[in-house]
Amino acid sequence: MKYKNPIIPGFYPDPSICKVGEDYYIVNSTFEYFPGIPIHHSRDLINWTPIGHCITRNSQLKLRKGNPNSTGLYAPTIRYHEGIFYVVCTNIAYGDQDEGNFMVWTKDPRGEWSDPIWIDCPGIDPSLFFDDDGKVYYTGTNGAIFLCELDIESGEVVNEIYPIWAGTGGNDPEGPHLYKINGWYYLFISEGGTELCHMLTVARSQHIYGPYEPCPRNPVLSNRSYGLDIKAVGHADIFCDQNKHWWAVCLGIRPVSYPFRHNLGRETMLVPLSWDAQGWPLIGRDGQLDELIDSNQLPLNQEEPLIQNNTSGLTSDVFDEADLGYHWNFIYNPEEVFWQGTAEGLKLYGNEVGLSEAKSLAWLGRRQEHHKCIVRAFLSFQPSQEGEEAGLTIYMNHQHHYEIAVSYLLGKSYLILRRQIGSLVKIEQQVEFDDEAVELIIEADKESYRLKYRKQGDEICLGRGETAYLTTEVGGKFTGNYFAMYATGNGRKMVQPAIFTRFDYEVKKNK
Ligand code: 6LW
Repeated sequence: MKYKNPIIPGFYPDPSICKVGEDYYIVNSTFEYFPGIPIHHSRDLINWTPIGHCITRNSQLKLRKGNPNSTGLYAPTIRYHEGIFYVVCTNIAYGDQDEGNFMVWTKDPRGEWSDPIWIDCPGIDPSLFFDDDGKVYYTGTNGAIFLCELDIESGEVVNEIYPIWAGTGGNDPEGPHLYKINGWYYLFISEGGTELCHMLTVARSQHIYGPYEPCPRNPVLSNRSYGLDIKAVGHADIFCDQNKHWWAVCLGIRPVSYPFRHNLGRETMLVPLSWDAQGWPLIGRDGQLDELIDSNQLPLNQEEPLIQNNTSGLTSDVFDEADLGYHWNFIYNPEEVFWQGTAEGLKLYGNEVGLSEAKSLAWLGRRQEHHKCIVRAFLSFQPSQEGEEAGLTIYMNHQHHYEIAVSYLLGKSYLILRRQIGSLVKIEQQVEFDDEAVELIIEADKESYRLKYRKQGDEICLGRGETAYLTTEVGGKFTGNYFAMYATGNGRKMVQPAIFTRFDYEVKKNK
């Protein structure tokens, strides 16, 4: 039975997983996007449903603005212990408000999570380990992997932090997770950086504080230097399913161009794991991760055909309810309620912030999860004030995006195609346009984004932009691309809201 990686496509990096009976929960990093730290649930390990987020209230924490794609929520870990779900994470704010490591907890991962309990530990990539003697440990990285004991109720560090392993010599030893298996403490970490040299290494000890002995076969998982479609694999969390089969979830990328560049962010992968006679892990195919994996060990009904929902389909949103679906994000904490789900559709009340500013703007986006897909946004908008604009953008960050929009320029309403690549900003097409409503379309494939609109039944292409310029390697850091609806008064508040009556995301089949 073959399943396809990624199991959670699009920008879902740094996966961490926990098991409760036959239910599995994954959390991922979200950086500057809000709500933060999505939770997906699955019972079969290949179909994952979003069930909520850990950070949903402005009162929990502030995400720092600016520095595109490198601030905010890094690398969470999820663990379940005696009826409680715990998530530890780091808010990178460069000295701003709410900087540092914290823990949130809940008894119901579909409900609200607690306010953060701040933990006075340095560095990033926190993880929790519940030992069988009742003690709780915290691991993190600040150049080397360290360990300390934690009071799980108060978040107080019980003793000091002890360095326990610096890895095998690769740069950035990070993403530690500690497990106790057959009497050994296993420490899995990543090294080599989150780019193409990414790798997973492991060490073990009979004592929690070490000394840790590295596996003689390190790295135990890496796609570096191989001609595989998935690259940069690392940052793994391992687990044992209800049938006693072992697995790892990890991140990986699917580059679109050469030199390798990727636009979908780092995605969540699943790979089988077993143990050799010496008790060291064997992961994937000889330590490599394939896109298609043949396994008869998934916790599925083996008689039925394998259905993987995330590889096809159409999702439509009509925004007729107050609550938005879990796939919708804002950039940074929303400072005011600039959106409203109504019977007419989604009303976006544009403020003064424009699309090229790293501030909280009237922007609502969902991840691009497939290389080939079509997005349609049905916009009803008649601008009346100079600079007013509403449209559909393919967005890497505020300095790298392409959009098709209705815009009011020098006293007239136009349909425009604009591209921004770093400091280069250009309106490449503009046609006079005063219809009341318009269907805006972005069609993506590996090479380009085509920006179109529909007039009297016909699709008209305003222009295209290369995918390669909206990639992590060109303009981003830790995140992937979003399709977003936005509205802005560019310098002042808009007079009337822009109304999006529908938004479709359709996976395009390979021919
Ligand atoms: C994360 C680190 C990493 O903290 O990248 O790939 C950093 N791994 O572990 C940002 O996601």
